[in-house]
Amino acid sequence: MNPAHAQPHRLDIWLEEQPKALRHVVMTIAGACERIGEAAGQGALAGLHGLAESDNSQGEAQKKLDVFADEVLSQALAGCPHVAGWASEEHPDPTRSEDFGVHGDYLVVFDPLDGSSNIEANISVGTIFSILPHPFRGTPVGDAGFMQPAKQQVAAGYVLYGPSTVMVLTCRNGVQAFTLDRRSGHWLLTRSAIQVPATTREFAINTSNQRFWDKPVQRYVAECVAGETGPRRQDFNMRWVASMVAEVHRILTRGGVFMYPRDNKEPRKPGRLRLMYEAAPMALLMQQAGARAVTGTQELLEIVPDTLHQRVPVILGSADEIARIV
Ligand code: AFP
Repeated sequence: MNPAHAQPHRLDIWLEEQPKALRHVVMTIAGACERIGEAAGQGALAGLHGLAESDNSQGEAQKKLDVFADEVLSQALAGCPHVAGWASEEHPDPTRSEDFGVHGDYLVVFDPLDGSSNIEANISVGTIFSILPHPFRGTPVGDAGFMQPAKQQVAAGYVLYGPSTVMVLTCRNGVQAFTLDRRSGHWLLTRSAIQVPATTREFAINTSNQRFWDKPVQRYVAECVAGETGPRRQDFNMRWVASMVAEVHRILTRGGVFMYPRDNKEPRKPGRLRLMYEAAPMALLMQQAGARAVTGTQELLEIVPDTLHQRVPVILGSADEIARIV
């Protein structure tokens, strides 16, 4: 490829239309994700397979790569003058930046390694991030500053560590994908103005939970499974990777529906996925790609979080199917 031609497609150059501070934050996340992707790509050779000797903030066993990814991102964000604080799936409370906790412009919330049960199986995993404004800039950011609804995100995205490493990003200006060129170290624009087709014949759900679902989800899936012989009068296909990042990437590539709906398996948990660093960033990506993300009764973008690690039901993807489920 002609290098001059490639120039405008680099992430750092593409970001020049954004405020300088946001540019810096996204490039900081991109740099950290490059390191995480390298470690994930090294597989067993990186010495990061298997469990760490610790649990995360929610009592879940941590993998070594979870801990590594969390440390890499946290260290990178601590050095970014535009980040006032950050919060991770791996820690009970948000962290205020020692140096920039007052004047930093943004807060970053992230799941350092989504889909970590897949690491040793060499199946795609990812990092999910959400960038919120520092709501009281000029004062030290506190935990309450993070409790903002998803619709206030200034940017959101994920990095998928698959056969290629891809960052999918929205700065509220549509959705674009940048593939990491491992030879040059640059993130190059490979898809822009991504739109999710409104209709689909593909859905993703963990059907081992079927008996715990609410009736509308039972019915929706039963109708899809009935295919040509049922009321939908067409066959559907089903997928389940158990890495939300990979499922969302597929939906952004060819449409589809992803559901981790409310179930009564553990009644104290209204859903499995976490609002702030799983559902919220994906909801903004969906909205920007012409798709939808709901709990079943509410738009995910509208929910004001009660707690940092709040769980929510998630149903997202092709707009016509989401309307049908709702
Ligand atoms: P892990 O990061 O603990 O593997 O969880 C991944 C995840 O949050 C999401 O990425 C998957 O869609 C979902 O959980 C898979 O859950 P099940 O294992 O219940 O299918």
